[in-house]
Amino acid sequence: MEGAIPELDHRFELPGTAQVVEGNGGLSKVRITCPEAVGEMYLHGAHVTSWKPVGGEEVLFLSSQSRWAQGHAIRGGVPVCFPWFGGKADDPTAPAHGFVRTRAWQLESIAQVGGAVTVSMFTESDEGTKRWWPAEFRLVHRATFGSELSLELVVTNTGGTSLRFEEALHAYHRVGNIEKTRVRGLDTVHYFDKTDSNRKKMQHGEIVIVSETDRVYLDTRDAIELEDPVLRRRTRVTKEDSRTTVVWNPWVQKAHSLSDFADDEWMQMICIESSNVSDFAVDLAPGQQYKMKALVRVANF
Ligand code: TA6
Repeated sequence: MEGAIPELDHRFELPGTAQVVEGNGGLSKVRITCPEAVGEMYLHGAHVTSWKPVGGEEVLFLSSQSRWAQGHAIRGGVPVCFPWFGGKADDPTAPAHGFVRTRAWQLESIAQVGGAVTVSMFTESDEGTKRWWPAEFRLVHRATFGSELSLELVVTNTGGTSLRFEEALHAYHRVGNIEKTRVRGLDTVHYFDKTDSNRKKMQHGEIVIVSETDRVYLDTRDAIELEDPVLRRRTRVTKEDSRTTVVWNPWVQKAHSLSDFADDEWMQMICIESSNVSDFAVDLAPGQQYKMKALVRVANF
């Protein structure tokens, strides 16, 4: 359970640098103001909702229509998808993208490292999670807000049997105009096209978004570059121990169908998701740990 904000702030505050405050919908968030960046991370879903490197603009997209309530995912920022991605294969009633992005996590630590701040939050299996998934686990989301944004998911199998999980850092990047944005780094990589009955295809050259785009790129450890000529910036996402990358833009019709997404916001975002999903789900023996990391850097031009 989330502690009372004053109690959490008293325990974890770094005066003038990191505070635990009330955010949207009364949800608790960590607000960071450090020499290299400003940022925010909600205890709800351990959800990073803002990162702005000093001298730069907001990097993450956040919908103006997002919900801010237990049981609902925040629309934008970096939702944490675990222990499955998309719908649960054997249970259509299960929440999309798993159950951790819609629950209250606990604050583990806040630490200043040079000019950056690292916030660690965790969530663990309990009777509620076992309704959906029998495994025993501890999941830590460690986010470092600095001149780069580092996001690390650490899964520990705390049970006595092996488990298999999918995971994704479902990052919404803010862009000036999706139609002028280009995504590079996936040339010749195979992908499942979720807008075309999950057919397996191969990427030719850079990605240009001209309609709803929902692709799971397979067996790729490659870095991704997002070029935005409108905001005049290049975003580079490098990954560690992630074998799949998901690229998503809802385009017009899907955007209209999402109640927590304004009709025209599809033009200002693209999801680049460092992940281990589908054929590249992770098997973890009892007592073992698996870390996946995404590093986001931005350069203006
Ligand atoms: O990551 C792409 C995707 O799986 C899309 O299919 C779309 O459903 C998107 O995630 C958003 O999912 P959500 O459950 O957050 O609405």
